[in-house]
Amino acid sequence: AEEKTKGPFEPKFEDYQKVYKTIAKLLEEKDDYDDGSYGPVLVRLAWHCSGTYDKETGTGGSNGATMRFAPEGDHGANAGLKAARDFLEPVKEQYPWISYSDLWILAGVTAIQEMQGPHIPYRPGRSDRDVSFCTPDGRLPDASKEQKHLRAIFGRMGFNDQEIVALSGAHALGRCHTDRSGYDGPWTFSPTTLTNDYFKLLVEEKWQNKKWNGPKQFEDVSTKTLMMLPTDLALVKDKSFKQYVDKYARDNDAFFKDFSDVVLRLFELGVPFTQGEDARWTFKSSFDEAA
Ligand code: DDH
Repeated sequence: AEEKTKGPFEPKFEDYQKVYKTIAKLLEEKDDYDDGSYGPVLVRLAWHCSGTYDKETGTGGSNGATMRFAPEGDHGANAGLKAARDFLEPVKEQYPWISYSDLWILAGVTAIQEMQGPHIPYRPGRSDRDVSFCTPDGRLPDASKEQKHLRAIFGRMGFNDQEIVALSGAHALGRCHTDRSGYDGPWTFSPTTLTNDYFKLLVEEKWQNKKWNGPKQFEDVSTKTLMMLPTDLALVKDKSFKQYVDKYARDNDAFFKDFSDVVLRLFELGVPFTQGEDARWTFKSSFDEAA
C-alpha cells in the first residue's frame, strides 16, 4: 500500500538547488582548466544548445540535448564543448532523475551566478530526444561576419538589436582556442568573472587587425593581449547596436538586468513547458550563502 502512495520521485526546488550546489562545488574544485574555471565553457554549452532555435519551424533550442549525438556534436561551432559535457557527466550520474537538457541549462545558470553574474531564473521541463532531432549545421553565428548576419541569426531565434547586444556581453567570459574555433585569446582581463568590461573595452580601447597566421581578428592596441571577433566589432560599427553598447559600458546594473532577462528567454527557447512562467525558481549562489 505504501508503494502506491509514494508514486514516482518528483523533484522539487530543493532537489534542483542540490544539483546547483554540486555543480558549484565542482567548479571550485576543478580549477586547473583554462583560466582557472570551467564556468565559461559551461555557459557556452548552454548557449549552443539554445541558439539552434528556429521560431518559424519551432525546431532546435534547449529541449533534447541533441548535442550528445555526432551529427550535432561534430558541428564546427560546437568544437571543444565535449569538455563541458564531460565535466557534467558525474553530476548526471549522481542525479539520474535530471534530463541532460535540464542539466546543461542548469549548469549554464550555475556558471553565470558563480562567476558573479546576475541571478537567472530557471524552470525545468526539458526532455532528452533522440538523434533524429539534431539540428542542421549553420544555425549558430559565424564570427567572421557582421551586422547583417547577426540580425539574421538572432532574428531567427526571435531576438532584437538590444537583445543581441545584451547577449554578446557573455564574451566578458572565457576565451577563444586555436584548436577549437581557430581564434585566439580572451576578450577581457577577468575572463572568469561576469562584468560589463566587454562593453567598456569595445568603446574605450582601440582595436587593430592582429597580424598572424590565423583568421581575421582584432587585438587591443595597448596590451595586444585581448581580442575581438569581427562580429564583436560589428556591435560598435552599427549605430543601432552601438547605442546599447554605450549604455551597458556606462551602467553595469542595466547590463545585468537585461542580460538576465534575455538569457532566461534564450535558455527556454523551444521547450514545451507544462508549468507557467510563475513556476520559475531562483537558485541561491555561493555569494548569497556567504552574505
Ligand atoms: Fe561566443 N564565442 N559567440 N557567445 N562564447 C566563443 C566563445 C564563447 C560567437 C563566437 C564565439 C555568444 C555569441 C557569439 C561564449 C558565450 C556566448 C568563441 C571561441 C567564438 C568563436 C570558441 C573557442 O575557440 O573555444 C559569435 C560569433 C557570437 C555572436 O555572433 C554573437 C553568446 C550570445 C553567448 C552567451 O553565452 C549568451 C562564451 C562564454 C565563450 C567562452 C568559451 C570558453 O571556452 O572559454
